[in-house]
Amino acid sequence: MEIKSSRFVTSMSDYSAPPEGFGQIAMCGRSNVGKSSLINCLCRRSKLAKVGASPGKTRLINIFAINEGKDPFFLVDLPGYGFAKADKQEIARWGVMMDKYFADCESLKGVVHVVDIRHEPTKDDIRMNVFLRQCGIPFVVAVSKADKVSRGSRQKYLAPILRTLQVQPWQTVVFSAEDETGREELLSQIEKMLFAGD
Ligand SMILES: Nc1nc2c(ncn2[C@@H]2O[C@H](COP(=O)(O)OP(=O)(O)OP(=O)(O)O)[C@@H](O)[C@H]2O)c(=O)[nH]1
Ligand SMILES: [Mg+2]
Repeated sequence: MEIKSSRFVTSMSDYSAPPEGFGQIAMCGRSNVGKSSLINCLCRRSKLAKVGASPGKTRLINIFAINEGKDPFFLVDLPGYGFAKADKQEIARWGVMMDKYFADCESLKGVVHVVDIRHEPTKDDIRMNVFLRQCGIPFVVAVSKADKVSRGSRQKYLAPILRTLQVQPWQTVVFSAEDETGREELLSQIEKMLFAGD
């Protein structure tokens, strides 16, 4: 699949379905793991989604319309979890926002669960992944920031991630927004989730 066009549609804290009603693919994962960068890399636009050097950059649900000419869909940038500086109130607000999104988004076709190649998944990561399975939401795990470790050591980093999340190699894509590692593979996984039932 190619991305031929991308456009920011809207930002919201309280999810309500956009009128276009396209199928959605949402990015979820810890703060700072590279969800917004991943969207920019897929769309090959450096400033489409706002990227931050410190965690907690994306605070709202951001929706981007992709390929509006033919086979359109939405990429959805969700705020990250596990943000160390977040206070209780903020964590609660995040929970309410996410619960509503997952409960109300009827056109959600799949999730890209982003984790950092350098770190073993956290309890929050495990909880998120279990939640996706329990809801029966198709997902792919994007193992991001692959450029931060040498090519030869990637398998060594990947093993504990697969084990902790209990996912199979075919459910994962090693990814880098920096050098586009895994971009094509992730696009084809997204295409499969989007058009699986067609
Ligand atoms: N080296 C490298 N850095 C990356 C990559 N992806 C993201 N980053 C950097 O990681 C930081 C966080 O990136 P974001 O894309 O804002 O992360 P996020 O997951 O959207 O974070 P929140 O919005 O806070 O949830 C930025 O400084 C990015 O430049 C990658 O693949 N490789
Ligand atoms: Mg972000």
